Amino acid sequence: MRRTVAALAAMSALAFAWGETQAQNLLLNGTLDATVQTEITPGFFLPKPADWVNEGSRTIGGPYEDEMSSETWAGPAPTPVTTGGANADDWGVFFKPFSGGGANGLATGRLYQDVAATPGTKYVLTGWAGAEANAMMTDAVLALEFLDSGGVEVPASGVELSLLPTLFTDNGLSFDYKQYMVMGTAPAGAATVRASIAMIGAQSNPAGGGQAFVVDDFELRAVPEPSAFLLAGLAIAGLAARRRRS
Ligand SMILES: [Ca+2]
Ligand SMILES: [Ca+2]
Repeated sequence: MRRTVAALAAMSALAFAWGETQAQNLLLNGTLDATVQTEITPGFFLPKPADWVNEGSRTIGGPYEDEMSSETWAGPAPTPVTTGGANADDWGVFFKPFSGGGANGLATGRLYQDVAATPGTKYVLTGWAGAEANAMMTDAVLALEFLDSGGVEVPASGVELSLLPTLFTDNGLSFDYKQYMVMGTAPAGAATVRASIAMIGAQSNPAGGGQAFVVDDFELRAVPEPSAFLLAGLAIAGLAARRRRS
């Protein structure tokens, strides 16, 4: 009986460790609530998320900064309600699809963060995204990429989810916000996992109207491969069985 209890305790300890691993968010400022003033055009500043890298460019106009900014109206429910902003605000990111098109060409904006990766470990990225009905984009993508120690993507290792099929589906919530998820296993040679959200090939809608693309509340978690978890469980079961025989 005591042995069974010990085995059960070991299993619960494992289950607890599993839960802890699941819960740990590897991203800094995943809530996007911490912001930094960023120069958009000479002398004009807007907040953007701290700890994240932001790249904006237009096919003809080239790199630019005004493809997104941090906004307090983009962060509240239905996304998780957090209070990390300077005035306990819940900030989100406002991508501006309407900043593309015309003489500047289509706009692409990407927000990403790099985290040290361990080959063989599975990574799960979740995040919230929503849009107003008239936002025009070729695609909107939640993605994981795996980079080697030189910062080069390990070939064919990336995973991405196109949000367009469901982004505009009316769910009755603010911005029709929904939570999305992608997952992928770090391949041999991976040193970094890059978590990203992007609007791709966006342009101003000639019809006008609301054209915001908004995102908030990202989490990147490392999950032990089921095989590793299973092996640990089997090892414990084997130990218990051997003790029972003795
Ligand atoms: Ca939020
Ligand atoms: Ca937020």
